[in-house]
Amino acid sequence: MPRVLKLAAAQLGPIARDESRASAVERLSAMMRQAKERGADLVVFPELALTTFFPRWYFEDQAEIDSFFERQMPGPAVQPLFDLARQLNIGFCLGYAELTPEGRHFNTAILVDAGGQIVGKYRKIHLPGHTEPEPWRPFQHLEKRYFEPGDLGFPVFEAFGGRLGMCICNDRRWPETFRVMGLQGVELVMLGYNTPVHYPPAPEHDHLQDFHNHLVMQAGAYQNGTWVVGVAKAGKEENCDLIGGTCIIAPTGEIMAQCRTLEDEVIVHPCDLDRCREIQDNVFNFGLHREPENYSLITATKGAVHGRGKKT
Ligand code: ING
Repeated sequence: MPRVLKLAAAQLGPIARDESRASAVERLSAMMRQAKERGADLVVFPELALTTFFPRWYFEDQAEIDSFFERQMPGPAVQPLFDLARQLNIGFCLGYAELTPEGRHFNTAILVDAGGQIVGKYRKIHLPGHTEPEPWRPFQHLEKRYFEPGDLGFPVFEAFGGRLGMCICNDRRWPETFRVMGLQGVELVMLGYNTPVHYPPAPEHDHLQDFHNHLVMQAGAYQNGTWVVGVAKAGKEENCDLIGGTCIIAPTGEIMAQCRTLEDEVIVHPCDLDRCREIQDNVFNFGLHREPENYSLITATKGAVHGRGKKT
């Protein structure tokens, strides 16, 4: 009996800065209902899905920054989403800004089962952007200022009949992200993203954002024999154009379903988790083919080191 997970990706259009959490939760709930109506067992929402992407601005007032964070999960505004999930008997993956009781700030994603229980948590490790405001930019990208790097590693959870892992946005660009989960036998990687079209340090790459988005997720899927679902917060959000490209990718690297708009849009695909074996048992059979004694540099250094090659 194949282990088929009916997966839904729920792409969000823009969330305005002054949009309430109640409004965002209503939109998420409407897409959760749609996903259920189309037979989904699990619906994946984007990164920071409860508010606008606030790291695009420089705030001095910590209270204003903290207003974008959740002090409890679920808090009162998000509880209706958990209640609906339990009522509909559907699981979900949700990205949000986490403020812990100890006062630590993380860009977080949780996996919630069909009973409304949190069965997995991930905190974003690769934080892009910068820590100090850079006025030359048309918009800021202050994730390194507002969040700490995640402290939970890249865990893989036994849930929904398979091995599921999470990452967030910039994490998808780093092959280490997928490989660490691949080495735990992951069968589905769920991730959300807020990706501006314009990349101020290299505007000559702006036209390549959609290509790079799919490139890294398709590579991550194929090179680790896992399903990957990438879910955008898309569209013109507070005058900043964010890419769409939400998609569900098979372990072969093939895109099996893709959103067509830059708005709230649900796609669904039956993910046969046993298809991971086609890759994990053959071309990327890690136990058979990897040569880790040659890979020590990967964890020995942060930046590149030069001049290690033997002089001929
Ligand atoms: N956003 C972007 C991302 O990694 C970025 C930042 C954009 C990095 C374009 C490099 C190029 O998709 C977040 N939130 O990480």
